[in-house]
Amino acid sequence: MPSAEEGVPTARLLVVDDEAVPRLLVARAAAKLGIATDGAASLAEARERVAAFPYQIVVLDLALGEHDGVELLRMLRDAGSDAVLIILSGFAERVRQAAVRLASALGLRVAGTLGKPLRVEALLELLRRLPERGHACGALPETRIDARAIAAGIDKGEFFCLFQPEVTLRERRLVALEMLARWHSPVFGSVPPDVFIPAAERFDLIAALTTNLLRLALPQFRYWRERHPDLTLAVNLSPLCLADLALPEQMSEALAAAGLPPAALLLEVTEGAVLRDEVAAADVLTRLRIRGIRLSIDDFGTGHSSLLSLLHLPFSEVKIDQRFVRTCLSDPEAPKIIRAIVSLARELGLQLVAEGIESEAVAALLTELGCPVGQGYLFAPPLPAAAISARLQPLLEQAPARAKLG
Ligand code: G
Ligand code: G
Ligand code: MN
Repeated sequence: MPSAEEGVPTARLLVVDDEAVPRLLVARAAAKLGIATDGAASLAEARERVAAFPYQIVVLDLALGEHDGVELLRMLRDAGSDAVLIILSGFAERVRQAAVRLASALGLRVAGTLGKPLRVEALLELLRRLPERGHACGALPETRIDARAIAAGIDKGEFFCLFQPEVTLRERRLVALEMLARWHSPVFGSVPPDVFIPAAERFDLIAALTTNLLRLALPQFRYWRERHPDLTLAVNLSPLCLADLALPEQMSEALAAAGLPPAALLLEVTEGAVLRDEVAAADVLTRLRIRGIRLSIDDFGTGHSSLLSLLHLPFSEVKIDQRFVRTCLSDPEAPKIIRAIVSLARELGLQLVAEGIESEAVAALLTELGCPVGQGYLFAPPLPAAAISARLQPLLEQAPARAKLG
């Protein structure tokens, strides 16, 4: 895992070559350095790619089928590409140097040239040296997700929320919306949450991110809840936030500011993490609960101390992990585990939600096993706010309690 100083490498590279083998070699070499690669086999394909994504690195062959790489250089210039170039060519060094001069004349940055057949070691060396180079020679100043990139993304409002419905399995009545964070960055493109959430946690920015998202989501949610009074907003809470003793008060204030009662909010905490700092977590969770905010154990069944945390901490809900749900038709053990979780939840008076339901057959089995509420692609994927509003609107006007999603 990279250290905090290194950040998460997210440079993206485009390799333009009409031969498949060099494209593959470049992709493999780049992957070793954590750089994602796209390939283009023609000028037209390269043009499309460059229009669609601001690549940090472009590796290009000068002889490109019927086109010459010089056209490609012009295309990059015309597209306003900020990429650092690595020129790949079977031509003699003299020709390659001419291409470098032309690229520079066009205002493009060239990190170096490589001959063919491609020597992977030489390519790796060029790629490794990229970030250390001076600006004119291809610095990659903003290609890593570091603390600054995330903080700037928060400031600039690049993070937003999608909402995934939870419905009753029998009536398909909407009962909750889970807020799921997304980041669309002009520098990195769409960064998946399993990249930026752990990064934000490592850089101590997860609380700031969650606060930022709640500021966006709570007023939106209030609008929905006015029309759908029993709706719950489920928010994933990093276990790191449970170390902050001021969290319960902050949550109450955020809810009050949005005009929402505490019962509107349910905080999901991944179960494996809960016991890491048991004393602080128990303190914070208990005070949240006393304030009327509900708590859910997310991904239940994947941690090590499920039963202990259930018995000792004031949870109101259990979310059965997708892994049991998705295998419940194929793995004979999975329904037994689900049945046990159902009876445990009943004994302890906990709500129960199954996540990751993708088919009617699975929904039917879960209903039979006694699980009342579910979430998954069968009902709806995570959706933008506008799509939630659009789905709620016509149904809300007639019968708020029976809004059907799916
Ligand atoms: O949609 P999905 O890919 O969103 O989410 C991936 C993972 O990221 C899930 O485990 C989910 O719990 C987590 N996640 C999504 N949004 C947030 C958030 O706002 N805060 C935290 N801590 N985790 C989140
Ligand atoms: O860890 P948590 O339960 O918060 O993560 C929810 C994650 O599950 C999100 O990444 C969400 O996009 C994803 N998800 C939601 N429904 C389904 C589904 O039916 N199938 C699959 N494979 N993933 C789902
Ligand atoms: Mn969740």
